Amino acid sequence: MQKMPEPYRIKMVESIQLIPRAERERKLAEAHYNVFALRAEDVFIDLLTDSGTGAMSDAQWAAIMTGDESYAGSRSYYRLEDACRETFGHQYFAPTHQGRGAENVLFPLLIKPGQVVLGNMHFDTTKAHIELKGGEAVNCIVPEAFDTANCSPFKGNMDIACLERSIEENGVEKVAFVLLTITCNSAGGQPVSMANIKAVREVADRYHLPLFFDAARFAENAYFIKKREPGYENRSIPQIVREMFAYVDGFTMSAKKDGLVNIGGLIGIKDDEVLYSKVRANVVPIEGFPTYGGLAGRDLEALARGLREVVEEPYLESRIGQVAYLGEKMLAAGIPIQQPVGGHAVFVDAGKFLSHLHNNEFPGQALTIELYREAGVRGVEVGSFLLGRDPRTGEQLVSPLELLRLTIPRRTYTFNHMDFVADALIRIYQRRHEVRGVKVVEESQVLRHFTAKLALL
Ligand code: P70
Repeated sequence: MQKMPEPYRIKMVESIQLIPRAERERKLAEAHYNVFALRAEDVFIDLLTDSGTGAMSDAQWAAIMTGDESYAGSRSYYRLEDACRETFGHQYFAPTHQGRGAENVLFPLLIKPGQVVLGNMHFDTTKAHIELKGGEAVNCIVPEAFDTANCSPFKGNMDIACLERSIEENGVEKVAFVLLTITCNSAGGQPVSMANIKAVREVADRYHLPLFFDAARFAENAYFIKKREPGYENRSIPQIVREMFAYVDGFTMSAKKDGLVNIGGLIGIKDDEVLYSKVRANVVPIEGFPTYGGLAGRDLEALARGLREVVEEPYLESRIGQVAYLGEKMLAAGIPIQQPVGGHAVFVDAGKFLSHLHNNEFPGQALTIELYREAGVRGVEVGSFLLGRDPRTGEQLVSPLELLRLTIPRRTYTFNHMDFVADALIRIYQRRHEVRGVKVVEESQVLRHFTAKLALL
């Protein structure tokens, strides 16, 4: 595969180091085999998440110096509002400290206890927030999302028949709203097509249900539409983004991804003034005054600038291309991954890779541990360990996919880092039968994977 160099050069560097193997072994044991408990300085290449871990541009750093730190009515807030209106075409915005802050503010206004939220595939913090508000998160993603070898272009799409069936079965009054996650993180960073967004809108209209985006990776989704959906090849990314957002009533967004910032979140409301006034009222006790929403003025400036940079096509081409490069290298070595390669990460099919392990031996987590041991690379499990237990019965749920996610921070690593990661995983693949499973020995009730303790089997 031909490599185009990154469309930027490096002005500042941060040292990283690979500690010796025996040290890594000790650090793993001290962390109770949960990579969230590792110190970042003991990690060589950190692919835990693309959330808040990217590099800002010189223009963003410069904008930071112009931040207006006024408590109320900050100039930086109005700059962000301009950038948001231009990017998304919605009327109203509220900054929040990150994505789950946005969920925490908006969801209680939309969900009554006992209601369901129908989505393509809810992200874990989103699911947790729906449940904390007394709701239930139901997934209706297309079935091909669970077949990692299926190369359909839009594996993040909502299964429209499933959506209609779920509305009918629950009764429309039991449905709070419909939520499309773009790109669909839990399904492997897979995009949702414009045609599917339109079709979901039509169903929502028929039942008078609100439709929202979980928009953390909206620009990556737009890029896939441009590259894969007939009729969009000559449209600009900003045009595609505007069209996508024209179909929804509002959105929550973790700006730590496609906002190209280290912290921040957003709520967008298309035109519902009443809902927006409720959002403003709710932001105050939870996040802070509506013109800063848990952020500093400088953060608002960096985000305003980031929203403009993220829709630049050379950036997106390089970004998606780097992730694809890592994925293709693994595929060439026979390693099973979610195909086509997603926008923000390569999702290794650990269920197939470690086919000798059962779901309750957490193959995704076992492979995560092995990769850190082998090369000091930190990935993250997305499978049964993350899924957790049935809140009613306490039984371990079985995830349809057991994945190791190698999440690529934006503008942070080079092709050499990608080669190093791929080579390490290929070495493990050659001796995969030696990799042992794990069990959970201590866990919390909500979002256990962040803090649980594990032991090797
Ligand atoms: C990730 C992070 C966050 C996220 C998301 C979508 C589609 C909302 C949020 C919450 C979380 C994470 C996972 C594993 C390791 C570290 C971090 N996703 N919606 O990496 O946003 O984090 O800002 O509250 O993907 O996928 P926020």
